[in-house]
Order: sequence, then C-alpha cells, then structure tokens
Amino acid sequence: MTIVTSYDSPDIDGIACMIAYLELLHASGTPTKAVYYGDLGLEVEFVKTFTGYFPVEKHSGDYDPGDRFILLDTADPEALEPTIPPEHVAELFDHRELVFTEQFVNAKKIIELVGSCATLIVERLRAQQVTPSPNAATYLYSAIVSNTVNFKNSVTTKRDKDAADYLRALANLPDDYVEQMFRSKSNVSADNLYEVILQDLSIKTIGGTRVGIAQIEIINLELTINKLEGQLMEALNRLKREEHLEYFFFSGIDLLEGYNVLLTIDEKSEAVLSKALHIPRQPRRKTEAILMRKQLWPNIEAIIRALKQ
Ligand SMILES: [Mn+2]
Repeated sequence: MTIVTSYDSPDIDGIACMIAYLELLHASGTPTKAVYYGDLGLEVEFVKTFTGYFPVEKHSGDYDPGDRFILLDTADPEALEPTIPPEHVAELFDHRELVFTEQFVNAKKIIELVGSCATLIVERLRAQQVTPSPNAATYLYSAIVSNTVNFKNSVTTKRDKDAADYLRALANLPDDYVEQMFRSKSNVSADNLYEVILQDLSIKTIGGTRVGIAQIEIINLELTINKLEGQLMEALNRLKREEHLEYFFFSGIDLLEGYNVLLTIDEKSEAVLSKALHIPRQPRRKTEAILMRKQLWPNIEAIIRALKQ
C-alpha cells in the first residue's frame, strides 16, 4: 500500500497536500491511503466543516512492512510519526530549506522554496493533467492563502499566486471565504490561549540550549493582546518553564492588517531579539510588515550561536 502523510499534527498545508496527492494516485489506479498522526488545528477543522470532505484517517501504531510512504510538507525525520522507517519513504515534497534529508536514502526529493507545499502539488497535478475535485481545490487554495497570509508575506512567489488563481476557479467559494477562514482560527480566548500557543510552538536546540518561538496568527491581534495581556503573560511564563526554554519569543501575526507584535518575557531574550532584528530593546514591539517564524529563526539562531562562543 502507498501511504501519503505529513508531519506530526499537520497544518492545513500538510492536509491539503495529502488530499490532493491521494486524488492523483487514485487517478492512476494506485492503491493509496492518506493518514495523519497527532492532532488537527482550528484551520483544518474549518475547511473540514466547510467542505464536509475529509478522506484522511488518523493513524497510530505499526504499519505493514511493505508500505511505502510519500511525505508532504516535511522533510524532517524528527517530525514524522515514529513508526515510519525513513528508508521506506519513496518521495517527499517540502518548501523549506533543510539539512536532515540524508536519512531518506530511497526518496525522490522535491524541495523548492515557494510559499506553500500545496503550490508544488498543484504543479504536479497539472503536469500530470489531473484536475483536483472542487473539495480538494478548496483545501489547496486554503493552504496557499494560509501559508502566504493571503499573499502578503515575503515567502509568497508568483508560482503560489498562479496556483491559487487556478484553484479559486475550480473551488466555487464565497467572496468572503478568506475572511471566514481567518476568523475561524482567531477564536482565541482566556480559556484556550495556552492550548492555541502550545499547538503551534516551535522549539530548537541551539548549541545545547533550548529556544522556543511561539506564533499565533489571528485577526484583531493588538486588540486581543491588550484584552488578554495577563493570561498571555501567564501562558508564556508557563510554557517557558514547562518546556525548559532558555530563550523564548512570542510572535503574533495580524492576518488582515499584515503586521506582527513581538513579545519577550525575560531580559536575555529581549537582548537577543534586539540584536537579531537590529532594533532597540523593548519587551513589546509592532512591525511594519509580516515576519514569519521561518524568517525569525535564522537571525535568532545566529545571535545565540555567537553568544555561545
Ligand atoms: Mn507548509
């Protein structure tokens, strides 16, 4: 059996790619299953409810020794379901630069720096003359809009825009679809703030030191932060302690207005962020344009590595 899957707790990009790739393989008569491992976020739940279509199974436990895997939206062996042997991965697609792909000894690797992995999958479908179903087109379109923050962030390429135009024509969506989707993941309250931040927390070990960047993407960001300031500080302090983070950064992105609010809760992290972004020291600052977490990581990593020397 061919299994298409993504990383632990996939986002809308991973899920959309699985659904479309499943259609591609079914079109060629290949017995294929799409599976995910872990949990799903608010954005996936929105598209799932909107389409009423979710041909992906939750999986845990062992696979058949004969199963072959296609990995979508990841090329990181650490991020996989632990029962997937890296040498059984036949093909992988990702849109981030990576360093750990050598474990996938038998995989054909498609790694190209576009805004969304969904764009690479759309290009593959079009090359093979397979048209995605309207529901698959809705997932793929949602993934591109989400990853590019509605084409506003600097990882957006013309290839992402072309793919999105092609999908929008297939998907038959209401005019306010993007706003509906962004609103759905903006349901942040005192009750779920900690879980929402934990769900999308990124941690790296840099020279033996644990470093975290939390990111939330919502509408009405400043208003929400002002309203939930006490709870936000409490959640960040709790995560820093529970995850044993020596440095910790919070990045909020306003989806409709296109800016970040960056927060730090300790002086050491504040000093690193100030150096990383060449800005004055402040515990809270608002940016002019959107900075994605994958753009923050290299700068922060370089400063922390320099401090360790
Ligand atoms: Mn992605």
